[in-house]
Amino acid sequence: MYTLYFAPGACSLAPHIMLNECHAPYTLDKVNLKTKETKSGLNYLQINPKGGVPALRLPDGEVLTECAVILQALAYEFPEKKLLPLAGTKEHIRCLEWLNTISTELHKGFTPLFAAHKWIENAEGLSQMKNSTRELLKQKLKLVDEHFADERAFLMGREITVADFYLFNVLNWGQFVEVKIEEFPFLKRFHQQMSKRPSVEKSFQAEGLQ
Ligand SMILES: N[C@@H](CCC(=O)N[C@@H](CS)C(=O)NCC(=O)O)C(=O)O
Repeated sequence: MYTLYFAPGACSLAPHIMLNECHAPYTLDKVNLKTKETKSGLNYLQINPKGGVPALRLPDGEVLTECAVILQALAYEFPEKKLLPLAGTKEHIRCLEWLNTISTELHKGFTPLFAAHKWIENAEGLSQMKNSTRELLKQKLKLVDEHFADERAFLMGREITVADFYLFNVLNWGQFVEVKIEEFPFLKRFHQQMSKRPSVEKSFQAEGLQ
């Protein structure tokens, strides 16, 4: 049995979708990111000293952290689902390239929009910071949008991979922080298509999202 430590709508959504996609046996333990306590009453910092979600407890008891790594680990746990190209192939490297881009450029590109109020007290400064963050993020999203311009369904082409769950996860944040996905026609379509997957619907329901 796997245990996913998550916070609703956070970057733990991608591994949550992945668990559903793989029909993995798992339980959820919700983390209060302020108090660092889990719903089951555990001190989350003892599970993941870095304090952020996601963390995934494997059936052998070991705990993995880092969204991009958890996604890869699950792909290796369920190889029959073919959600990560075969290690050593060029497609595998390209998929890792996407995971890294999503993690370092997009995921962390969104972070100031959620967290900057903790660092900047001055309202005008905060607003300026958020506006420049949005502009930077939009430049990066434009590049991803252009990648889909050849009508590909997924980042890697015709086949869905772990990178698509992560991309969907971060695109979903746009609506909360005034980064309008509607401005990017291909990403909008990708987001709409992904939203319809049963694994996504199930994850949304469990996390109380709409
Ligand atoms: N490097 C980590 C970052 C995880 C992260 O930023 N998680 C956010 C939610 S999307 C979080 O838990 N923030 C609250 C905190 O770190 O205290 C990863 O990629 O998994």
